[in-house]
Amino acid sequence: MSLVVVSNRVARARANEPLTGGLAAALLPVIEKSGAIWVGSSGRVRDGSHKEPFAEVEALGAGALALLDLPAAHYGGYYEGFANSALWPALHSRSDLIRVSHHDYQSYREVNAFMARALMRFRKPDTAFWIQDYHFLSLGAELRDLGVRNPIGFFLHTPWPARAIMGAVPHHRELIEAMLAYDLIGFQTDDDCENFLSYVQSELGLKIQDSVVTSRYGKSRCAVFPIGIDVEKFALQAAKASSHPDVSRLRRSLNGEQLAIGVDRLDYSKGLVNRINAFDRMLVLNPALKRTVSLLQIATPSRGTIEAYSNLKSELARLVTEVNGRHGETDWMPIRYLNRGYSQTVLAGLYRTARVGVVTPLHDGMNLVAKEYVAAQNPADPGVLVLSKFAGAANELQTALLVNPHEIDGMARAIAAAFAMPLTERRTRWEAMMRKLRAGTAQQWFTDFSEALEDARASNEKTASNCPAAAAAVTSKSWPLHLVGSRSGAGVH
Ligand code: ADQ
Repeated sequence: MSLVVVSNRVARARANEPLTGGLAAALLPVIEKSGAIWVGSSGRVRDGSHKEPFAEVEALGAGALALLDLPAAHYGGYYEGFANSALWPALHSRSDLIRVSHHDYQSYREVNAFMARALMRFRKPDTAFWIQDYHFLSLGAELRDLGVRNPIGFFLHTPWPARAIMGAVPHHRELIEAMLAYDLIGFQTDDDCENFLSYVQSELGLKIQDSVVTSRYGKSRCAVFPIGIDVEKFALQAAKASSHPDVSRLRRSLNGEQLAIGVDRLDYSKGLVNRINAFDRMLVLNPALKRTVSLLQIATPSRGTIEAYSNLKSELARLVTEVNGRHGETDWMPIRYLNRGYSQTVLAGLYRTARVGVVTPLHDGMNLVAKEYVAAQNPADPGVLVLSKFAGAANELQTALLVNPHEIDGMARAIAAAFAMPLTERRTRWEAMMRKLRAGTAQQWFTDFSEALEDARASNEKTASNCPAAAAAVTSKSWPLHLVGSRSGAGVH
């Protein structure tokens, strides 16, 4: 089986470049090894690309990376509009932040249809398509409409919320019905999978048996595949990074203080305001901690053209200034606040330097920062993870200090307890978390999903005649891949 993976954003294997964003960070190493073709947005738009999809293809490990210019007329409505101002807030249970127009939905569907047409060039008889995330909920249906009978799977990196919340998304029924064109629909946690099935049953009135939904497309299997990281690679990177100049400079600057670290995209789902409030509260409740601890919060700007994100950026900057003004001294500041990206190596070294990792999203599909923090620790003297119980990672990392991110005093107490935790308890908790991480790596996730997709399609073959365009044969238009060494090379039309 050859595999084509599709996501909005892709990543490149460039040393020392930040990989901000969980999907790209998780997929890059496994795709590099797998020989798959990874198709995504080039980040550029193009007039008239509707008629003639344009992509540059370059080598990526044993496979290839294909970068598409998306249609200029629909990009804003698709990306900033429907995907990130309707679906993202709804999926994170923030229906109050939904801002969307009818035009945005049309653009979202147009970009999904455009991507389907572009993918036809990569299709071979043995190709399986694996579509990633909420940007492409209807891509499977568009491929089926073009006559594709190959296996098509989908994985959602975000949570799936309670039924009533999805009802706030315009055109939700049409859209979620389109998702049933996928042979396999993967979620991060049992709760997400159950919420999806509950929606399908009550809103669409469809039959479900053993997590398999029967619809006009045939059968869709729903299952849970918690995403992981490359634990050993991260641990090695962290050990080596101790001597990196950025990491040594940080260590020297601490003057014996203990450090807590937070690393997030600047997103309202990550609970950053509550986290800063909790750190503030901890200093109020434990004045003796002043000058002995500090927080390094890295918050990389993301989706800055959307109002909810630019508002959050201003609010956080104001809040950090207030807290530093209230508790800081001429030679000590409680919070170091940075808005930039770091390479994975430096990040691994920063995690290892911090005694406490503070990962407190209000809602998160998984949260890879939690896993990276654990993997980066020194086995002889590991730090403590303070983790929101609303991150998917909390299902596996149960020996972290689990907190409710809405309860500021509780978080303040947990962070103080983490700073004070004795070595024996830190090691016991950390070792249990490492066992979980080793049992569920990114590679394992990739293999499990790919195998389940083959199985799901095989059992669906029997019902293939229910597929609207099932009879269509594989076209002879498979795209010859012209590999170019770099992005400056010639494009492939
Ligand atoms: P994200 O919401 O982007 O991912 P997360 O899982 O925490 O969240 O991944 C962030 C990634 O970006 C991590 O690998 C982290 O190291 C990296 N990163 C963050 N800030 C960085 C910085 N300043 N410099 C460099 N790297 C930085 C989505 C879902 C998550 C889910 C992932 C994967 O929202 O819930 O865990 O996909 O499925």
